[in-house]
Amino acid sequence: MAEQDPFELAQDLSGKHLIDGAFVPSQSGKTFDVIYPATLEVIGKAAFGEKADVDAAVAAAKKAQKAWAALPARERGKLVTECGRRIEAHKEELARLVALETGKALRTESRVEASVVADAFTFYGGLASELKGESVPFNPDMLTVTLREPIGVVGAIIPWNVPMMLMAFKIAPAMVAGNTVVVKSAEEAPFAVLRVCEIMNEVLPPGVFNILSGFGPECGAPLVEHPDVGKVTFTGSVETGKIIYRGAAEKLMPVTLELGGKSPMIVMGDADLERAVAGAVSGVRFTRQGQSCTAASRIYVHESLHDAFIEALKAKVDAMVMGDPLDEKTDIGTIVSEQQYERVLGYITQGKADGGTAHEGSSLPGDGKLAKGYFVRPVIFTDLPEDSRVISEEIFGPVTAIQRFSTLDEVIDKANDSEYGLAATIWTRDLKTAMEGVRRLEAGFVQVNQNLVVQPNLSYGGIKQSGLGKEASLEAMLEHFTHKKTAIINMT
Ligand code: TXE
Repeated sequence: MAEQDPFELAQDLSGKHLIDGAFVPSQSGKTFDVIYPATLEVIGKAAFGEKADVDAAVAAAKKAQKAWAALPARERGKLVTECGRRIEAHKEELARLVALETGKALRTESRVEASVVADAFTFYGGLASELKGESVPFNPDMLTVTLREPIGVVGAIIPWNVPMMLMAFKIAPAMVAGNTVVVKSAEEAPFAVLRVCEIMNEVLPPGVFNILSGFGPECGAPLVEHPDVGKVTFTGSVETGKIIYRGAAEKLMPVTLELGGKSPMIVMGDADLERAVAGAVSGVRFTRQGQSCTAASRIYVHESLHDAFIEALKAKVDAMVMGDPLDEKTDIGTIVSEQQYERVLGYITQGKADGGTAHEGSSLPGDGKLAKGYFVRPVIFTDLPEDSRVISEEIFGPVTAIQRFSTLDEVIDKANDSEYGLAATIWTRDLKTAMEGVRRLEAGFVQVNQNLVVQPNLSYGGIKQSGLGKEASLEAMLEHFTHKKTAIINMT
């Protein structure tokens, strides 16, 4: 199939929300610029959603919900699976579009995201018949059962770092469970998710999903506050997550919150050095400029391996190619926006001021159109004092801090000394040490000797300030997108 040029696609998708099966402009007619962060060119203008647009989208979702929920679950599942099949057929085009608006390198990041999107739709489509209740032993004369029922209209607010994947993890299970959805895309990355919805629109009835572009206060907040929205699922910053949680409390509405992280990577003295170093490169997510909530932004290396680990990591990072995200040769693309770029540079300056030694790898793609782009060289900090903000705060940039340790107890205490609890990895050849790590590390997701990308069938979510509730897996569909109703049928 001929792939459409991503620049043309961004133009075609400009100025539109998708409400009730139709592309419509904002009621105010307003738009905002979307840029290619590698060159700062304006690639298109997204519709500027506000309360009136939210009202229209929620009304469409509400109108469609009863008929959608009345379909046999497996019919809904088949339609969602068909969406996955069509998304799969368009994945190269989607990868190029998401690379354009986010600056994520096509080969190392954007193609990976596009594949997971299709997979999430087919995975959840196949789970439709698992929307089962229970029969409860209660009284021989009374048949007691539980039913899984949809919540109604679900609001999904998504960020820019993996926009298509995070949208899929929210709306595929919500729709299969019989809900209809209104998505608010991230202001930095409105087009790839809109294109995914355009593909879904070939398959699903009008109103089952609706998508708006816009900013948090003008478009996200009215969605959270809307009386007909029965649940909000959100991925983003802790700060915004708390605002959403407060808004939800006013309505006593359930929320799922996937927030930030400061994930530790622990390299024990018996670890396979080469494998651990490769794990650090993928764990810090250098290829995505570190813009990942599970980024291994704190690395603890046993004193016996410390120096060798740093030398090997530096060599790997220096060899990575930073450049135009759309170029096949590029390993590392750009930071998404000026705001994030300034924020990341601020942390690097802070780390140096705190006395850290900064090894800055790769080289900037200096000239031509890319000179203005939001490229940040990967930074490996050593010698940072433990109270440096670089060690405690989420940076969301290509920055990691390496510290040495002597004993397992010491390193687990350090790893757990964080307000976050999203992910952790431990690298060792010893089974007992591995199990100690799995048991004692305070995180929603612990891995031993690997960094796996997120999969639709693996439950995913943090503890502490990293969030509330889980995404992905059957559990997420049942626990977060349905109500459980108990029914007693008295047969006497
Ligand atoms: O996030 P925001 P930003 C972290 C990361 C990053 C920081 C800031 O540390 O540096 O957050 O990023 C919408 N009501 N993560 O500013 O503001 C907003 O429009 C309703 C981690 O982009 O949380 C967007 O759609 N919605 C993270 C979404 O929330 C509101 C991924 C996320 O934006 C709103 C992204 C409001 N009042 C950032 N205000 C992860 N966990 O992966 C904003 N929004």
